[in-house]
Amino acid sequence: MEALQEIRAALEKGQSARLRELLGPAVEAGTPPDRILRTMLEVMEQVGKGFKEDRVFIPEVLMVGRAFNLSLDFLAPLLGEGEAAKSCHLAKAVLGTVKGDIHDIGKNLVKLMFTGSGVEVVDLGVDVSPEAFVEAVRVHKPDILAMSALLTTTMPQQRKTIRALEKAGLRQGVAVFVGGAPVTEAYAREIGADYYSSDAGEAMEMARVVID
Ligand code: B1M
Repeated sequence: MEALQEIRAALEKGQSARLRELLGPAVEAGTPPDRILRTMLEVMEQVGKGFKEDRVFIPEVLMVGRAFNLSLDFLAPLLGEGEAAKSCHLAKAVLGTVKGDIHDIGKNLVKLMFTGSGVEVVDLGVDVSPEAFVEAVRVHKPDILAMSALLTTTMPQQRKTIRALEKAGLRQGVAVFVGGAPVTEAYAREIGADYYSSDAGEAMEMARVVID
């Protein structure tokens, strides 16, 4: 599909404006939004590999990340984050990327999946301290607290947040979800999280377990 190739090329170059030009017509011409998202995720994987192998550098990665997030804003309503989903909230989640960590693409995908399955999301953004998570749990009284961490150095913030929740007497009422590339099932168990998922789709399935 030519449209997908153009979208891939624009994302690889981090061309946000070009992507905005391409996405609408591509969808109108019948390209399925989930197929576009899959193509965009393939690009992220490729960029991640290039970054690891020192072929792609931070400024480029930043531009691609920004272009990805802007495209996700456009695609989200088409992928289920619509008024129908919003009008029948089955559960509430507080979501964020932990302190010291500004990676938000995976978190935004989790938000998309949650919202699409009827979970209202309070998105705290990135670099969220344990205290800010605790305060949000106190204020919003969510069913789910979901934390993303992409760095081995920021993973311990998930543990710190769980301890802070316990200290505040708020741990019992909330299901804690953890995820992010370096996070594992074993780590999740070790720090006392309730649910671990390796990708956003799995996180949505876990959310369904909580809803049921
Ligand atoms: Co960064 N970065 N980065 N980076 N970056 C990684 C994570 C890294 C693995 C690259 C590498 O070296 N190979 C490496 C971490 C190494 C480590 O700790 N083991 C790394 C590094 C080192 C850094 C900096 C320290 C670089 C520097 O400054 N020297 C710096 C740190 C900044 C900070 O946070 N304080 C940094 C900065 C950046 C950018 C800002 C340039 C940019 C982020 C842009 C943005 O997010 N808006 C960036 C990016 C884009 C990446 C890579 C290339 C791609 C991450 C991504 O978005 N992937 C990444 C390499 C890689 O992952 N291969 C890398 C696509 C996304 C869909 O996947 O986020 O893993 P991911 O989400 C997945 C799952 O993990 C899961 O679902 C998603 C799939 O459906 N998931 C959850 C995520 N959260 C979840 C929560 C859940 C459940 C599932 O429940 C709550």
